[in-house]
Amino acid sequence: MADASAAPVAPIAAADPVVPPVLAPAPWVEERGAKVRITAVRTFLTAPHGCPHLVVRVETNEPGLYGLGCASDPQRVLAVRTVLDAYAGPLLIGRDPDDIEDLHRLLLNSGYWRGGSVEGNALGGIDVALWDLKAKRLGAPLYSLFGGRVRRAADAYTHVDGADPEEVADKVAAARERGFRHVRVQISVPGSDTYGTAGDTGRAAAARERRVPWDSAAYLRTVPEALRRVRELVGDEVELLHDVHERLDPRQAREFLRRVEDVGLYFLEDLLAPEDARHFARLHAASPVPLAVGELFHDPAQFVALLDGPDIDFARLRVPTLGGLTPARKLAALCELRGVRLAPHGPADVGPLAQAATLALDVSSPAFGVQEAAAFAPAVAEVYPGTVVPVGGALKPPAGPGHGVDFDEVAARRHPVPEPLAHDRWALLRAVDGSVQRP
Ligand code: GCO
Ligand code: MG
Repeated sequence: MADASAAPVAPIAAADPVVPPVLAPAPWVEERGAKVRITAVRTFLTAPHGCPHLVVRVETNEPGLYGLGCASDPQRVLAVRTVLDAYAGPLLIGRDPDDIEDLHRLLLNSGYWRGGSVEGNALGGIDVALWDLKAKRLGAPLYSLFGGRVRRAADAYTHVDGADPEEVADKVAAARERGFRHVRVQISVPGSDTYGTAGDTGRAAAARERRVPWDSAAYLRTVPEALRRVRELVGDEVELLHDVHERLDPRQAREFLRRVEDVGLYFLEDLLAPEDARHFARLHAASPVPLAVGELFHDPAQFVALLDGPDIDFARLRVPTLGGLTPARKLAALCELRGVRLAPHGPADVGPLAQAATLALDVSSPAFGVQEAAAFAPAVAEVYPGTVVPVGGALKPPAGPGHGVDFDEVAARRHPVPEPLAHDRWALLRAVDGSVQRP
């Protein structure tokens, strides 16, 4: 029995990562006589847009040759950094960066219990950096490694919101003036928290004090009629999208779908939470409204289950969370074969490095549909030289080499992550009956 009075055992400090021994490289690496080796995997926290970005830089023994990726899970960024600093990064030291698929599998299996957003974003940051590095070594834009372009640029959608249909319609018109042909519209619901609007509990600090509940009945009563009114005001020549943000149960979702049938939506996003995904088959069969889902999926298998029918029309894949471009490309190919289009996730918590990597997929995949385009704050371009901004309602991939976006470490330090980390954004939301509401 240990002596209870003995000095307490000091916990392993975060500075003492559990560094596994560098395992032997893949058997074929020596045969190839390749000389480039990974010398470091570094992580950087910065917040030029306000939300935390976690940057991954994979460095090599070739002067000036490095790759950059984004591992940003804004709700768990410190956990992702620990996976990178203590486990995944040290496993790569001394390895040949060329064998991306082999390294992806090695990292994926190194944790034994696979999956989840924390692991996904850690692997995603490294994977995007390795693809960036490979393209740089070849002196080519990243999309050329995926078979080259099938389109000039990626059609993008921007976000507008408002307190009433008239305000929303005015903002849609302004977005069209800026060249957007696709606009996501979110409308406030009086007395209810409403995702993506000024009343969004997670978005407005003031709303946190009000602790406005989510009222699904009020949302059902208000938003379908408001969307119809917006359509009347803006006409048919603009594509309208709406994000339900997983806040309805299957019965409410069925009713909401029925009520928006004549709005002519380009897609309706996250009509159900991932936990209710088995209901998509019936909803999709019963309505012509295109359905988009996937930003919350951390495992490609979650998409595969919906592609057999298919039970969705758009896959909202989030490249960092899925584990990077290696799994995302396979998913894009499956979507192409199943007639499902890509609508990759891309608000500001997907940083410019991941956005540029996703763009390489967008312009090279025949399955592409539309790309979510973050309206980054001006400071973002200072931290990430080469940040892509929408022009004429589309995002054009940088010429490269690589994905074409860099990272300025000094500028990043001028935009530290706010303390305490606002990781509670999605823990504040409750329904009218006081129960915790899915965000
Ligand atoms: C979207 C998403 C985001 C998420 C955010 C979570 O469609 O862009 O719903 O707004 O809420 O990425 O961190
Ligand atoms: Mg969404």
